[in-house]
Amino acid sequence: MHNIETLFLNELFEHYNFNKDQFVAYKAISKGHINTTFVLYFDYGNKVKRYLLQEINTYVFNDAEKLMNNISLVSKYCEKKLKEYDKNYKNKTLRIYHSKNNSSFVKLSNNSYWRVYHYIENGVTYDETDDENIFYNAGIAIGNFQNLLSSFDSNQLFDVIKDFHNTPKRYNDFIRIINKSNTDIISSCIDDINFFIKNKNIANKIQHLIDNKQMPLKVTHNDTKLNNLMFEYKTNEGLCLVDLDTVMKGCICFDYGDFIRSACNKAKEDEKDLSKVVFKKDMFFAFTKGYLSKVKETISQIELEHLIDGAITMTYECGLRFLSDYLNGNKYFKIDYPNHNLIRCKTQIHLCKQIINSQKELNNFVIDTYKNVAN
Ligand code: GN1
Ligand code: MG
Repeated sequence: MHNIETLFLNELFEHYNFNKDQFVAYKAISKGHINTTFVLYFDYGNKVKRYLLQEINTYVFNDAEKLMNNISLVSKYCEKKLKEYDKNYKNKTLRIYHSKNNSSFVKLSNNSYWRVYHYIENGVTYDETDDENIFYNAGIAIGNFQNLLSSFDSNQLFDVIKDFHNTPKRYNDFIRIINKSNTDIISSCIDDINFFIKNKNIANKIQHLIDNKQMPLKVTHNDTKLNNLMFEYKTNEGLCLVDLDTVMKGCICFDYGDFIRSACNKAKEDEKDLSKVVFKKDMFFAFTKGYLSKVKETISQIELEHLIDGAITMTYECGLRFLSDYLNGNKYFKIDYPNHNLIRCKTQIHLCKQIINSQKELNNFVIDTYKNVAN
């Protein structure tokens, strides 16, 4: 765990209009595989005010400036739109807390990059849940996010991670990594490697449609895992999507699908007992109902027909990425023990197979639900 003192907190405070005397505490948040996050607490006499402080992972995001420009554009746009009709707009989008010289991030003398957000009050995130209402509301929240940004010009956004959800490209990288790996590590995961090779067709399906311009590209979040959604803590109404690092131009089937990958799994992403990894069909139903009720006017036929493929592709791709990182020395995802990424990969394979086995039924559900909500 980082000690925030050694993380140049004093230097950081020089860049912001915080009153140091009122700073009382900080807490590390250990969620998320990429960025390091803290909550800062300030005592303002009659109330405690919180801010979210985050170190930008520059191994993953090598252009912090362009990344923050994306987040700034998108969050300002959402705030402006929400303000038009919602007096609680402040809790419904991420809002950057700017530095003294009005920058969305700061660079410290040790070359680390930091950003501060206003804290979303009354918000809560879940790493797992079995509450159908939360699933339904999550569908609404992801649909709302797409609606809110439907007239935002996606060409303004920089590709922070090029080919982020280009699964065939990720597959080629995986093969390259295998070719460089030693036989010991390969034999430790040979069945897992074979799963991805045998199912290579999954990687190509949606990307092929994108390449042929048959699949539209819209503003997408690209990392819609359950704990990147904020809910109102009492009502569980969806408040907003956080972790906007990967907002780019993309395919909406992946935003729909990554939520399913991360949330419709009875077990944790790193569960070692694979018998616990069970696809939660009821929760899938609830989420899909919420989602389609929001996007019914904007979703195209081809997107509708590929939503389940989006879930399969995201589960396949995430497993492939965990395995690639395991073979490549665990440089990308934070790990707690040496084969953490291999364990994560195995849960994704297990889940992916279950979604594939139910594909027909899930597709039928999507089509029937769409007919019901569209009428
Ligand atoms: C990472 O940052 P976080 O934990 O929300 C990753 C996602 C993966 C996810 C798997 C920028 O998300 O793509 O699906 O882990 N984010 C990035 O849990 O690579
Ligand atoms: Mg996150």
